[in-house]
Amino acid sequence: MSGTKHNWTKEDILGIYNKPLMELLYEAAIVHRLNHDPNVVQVSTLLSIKTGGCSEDCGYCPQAARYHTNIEGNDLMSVQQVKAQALRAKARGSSRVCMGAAWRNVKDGVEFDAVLEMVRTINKLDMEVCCTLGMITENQAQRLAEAGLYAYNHNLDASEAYYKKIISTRGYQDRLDTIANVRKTNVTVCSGGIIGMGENIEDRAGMLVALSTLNPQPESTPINALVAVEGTPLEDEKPVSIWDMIRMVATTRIVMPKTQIRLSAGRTQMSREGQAMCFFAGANSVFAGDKLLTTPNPDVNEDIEMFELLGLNLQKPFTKKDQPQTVEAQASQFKSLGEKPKWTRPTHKIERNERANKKG
Ligand code: SAM
Ligand code: DTB
Ligand code: SF4
Repeated sequence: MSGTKHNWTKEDILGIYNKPLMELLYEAAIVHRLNHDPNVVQVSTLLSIKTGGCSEDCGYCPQAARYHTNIEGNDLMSVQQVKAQALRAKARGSSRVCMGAAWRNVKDGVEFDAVLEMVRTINKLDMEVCCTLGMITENQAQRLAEAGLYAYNHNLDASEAYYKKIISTRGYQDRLDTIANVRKTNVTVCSGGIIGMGENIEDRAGMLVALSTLNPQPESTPINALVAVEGTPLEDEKPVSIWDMIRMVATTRIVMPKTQIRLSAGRTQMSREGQAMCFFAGANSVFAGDKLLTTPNPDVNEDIEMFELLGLNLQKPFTKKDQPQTVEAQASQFKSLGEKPKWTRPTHKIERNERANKKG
């Protein structure tokens, strides 16, 4: 991404975030127009291919086994089920399928082989395929690339400092290492975060420093508003204000001009007018599907109506980058090397995570 600035500081970013709103919107809208067609929206459909029962303690997540949430868990879906869902998403205007698994990290074996088959299958439907499976090694990233993966979603989620207050079972460096592993392949990087977890504006700026100083910057960045799920440590967090969401999107657009910015979790709380302001401020993608992974999302038909109302056209698959080739002949080259990844387990305690664990 030549011409993109990679040395944003927290002060720069705070200066942008705190501008008078009309100035911020105007500036972001100009950057948006210089780098994207403002009348196009990209739609990704989420598919939870393995739900719940996760070993991690992410304070926001209803899928962590240790919290007492009311979600329906599921083992890994079959390739046939995934294909049927992908075809349904394609018929409803989606250019990308994003498959999520409630895993800490990918383990080699039959389940990963099945995911590779899912990737090959969706790529052959001429759709962009994204996966979010937790931490992955370089070898696993290569095998996903060979199968035809278009994007890998791995969020930084927070600033490094605030991350420690939300998650204790893995470290920030693990997130960065996974992103670096994806970068060694031709798979694009999708990485963003969550607002509304009790962080302050400095923490938000810190997260944007971490994302915008990646070189190259992520090709796509989801901005999630926390969905505060009962039973999780963050269940009592107040819904994020739409003005904060608009400021966050606009600031992200200015510091990451070429990135596709995706309105993600939290859209059921946002009015059409609020979402329209986000699109004006530089958002140009959404996660669609009647469900996110486990929580509600706007109805697909309502989204289609909203796009018509706003004059937003659907982006076709592979507009930004060519379709990856599925390299069947060479797949053996990337068979498991028996790598022993050294993902960390920090030892600090997060009181509200422990409290939510004990509550029953
Ligand atoms: N297990 C993998 C991981 O953690 O990377 C992939 C799935 S995980 C559910 C994907 C992302 O969903 C998280 O990084 C977080 O940004 C988002 N997420 C999870 N729960 C959320 C919630 N309650 N509100 C908003 N975003 C959430
Ligand atoms: C992302 O940034 N947001 C999506 C996707 N990547 C995988 C997930 C949102 C999950 C919201 C909570 C749930 O539905 O479980
Ligand atoms: Fe597991 Fe991912 Fe949820 Fe964390 S965010 S508990 S790793 S599914």
